[in-house]
Amino acid sequence: MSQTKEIKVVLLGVSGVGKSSLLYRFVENDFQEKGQPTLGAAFQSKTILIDGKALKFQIWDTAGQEKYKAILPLYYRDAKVALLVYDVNDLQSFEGVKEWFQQLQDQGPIDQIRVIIGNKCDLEQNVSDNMAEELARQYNANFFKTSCKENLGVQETFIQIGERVFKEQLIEENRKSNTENVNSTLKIGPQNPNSKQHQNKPFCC
Ligand SMILES: Nc1nc2c(ncn2[C@@H]2O[C@H](COP(=O)(O)OP(=O)(O)O)[C@@H](O)[C@H]2O)c(=O)[nH]1
Ligand SMILES: [Mg+2]
Repeated sequence: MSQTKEIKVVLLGVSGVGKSSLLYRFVENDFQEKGQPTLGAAFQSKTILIDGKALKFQIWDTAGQEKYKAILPLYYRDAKVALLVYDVNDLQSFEGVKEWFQQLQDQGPIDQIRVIIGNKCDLEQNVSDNMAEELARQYNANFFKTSCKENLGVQETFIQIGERVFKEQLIEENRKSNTENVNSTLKIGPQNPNSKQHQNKPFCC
């Protein structure tokens, strides 16, 4: 089997939206009605297969409380994927996602994959899908809805993130090999601009 690719993922969002529950559902496929508040940050990993290729998610779960805000750049700065979680029942938590986008635009890595997750979709919805879709468009992010309680959309979200990771990797590899090809073509091209070969070449545009 080919080598396992590893990526760092960070869970962000205000307290109580279900970040720890998402991690628990994804890794242990279980749910706790009364979760414990996360202190600082916690880490867990899980490997899944996507089209036969192994992808290891190293997931950092952060605490949403204000007092931990100062340490969060340590976790998102080198994360390939940021999961911005809100509670579909709680409009205020969606404002938290907007604030996170601002902060990541200012201080996060440029090539980070950003994903909006509307959790608790088993509850009454007070944030419309339109609002989340619009935000996702604005920031070139993905948008998924999940319920950790009912086990809806969690595994699917991680699979789709993995597919995007491999797709971007392929694009990057193609771009690199194209650049290498162009460089080697340039090396064997005419070195003297006045050479006959150069003069006879049809000029384009
Ligand atoms: N109804 C419902 N409750 C959830 C869901 N996910 C998490 N919760 C509950 O929401 C509360 C906060 O969850 P937690 O994972 O600790 O949130 P965090 O502070 O963002 O890590 C807990 O009581 C969870 O049981 C969900 O999908 N549906
Ligand atoms: Mg937590």
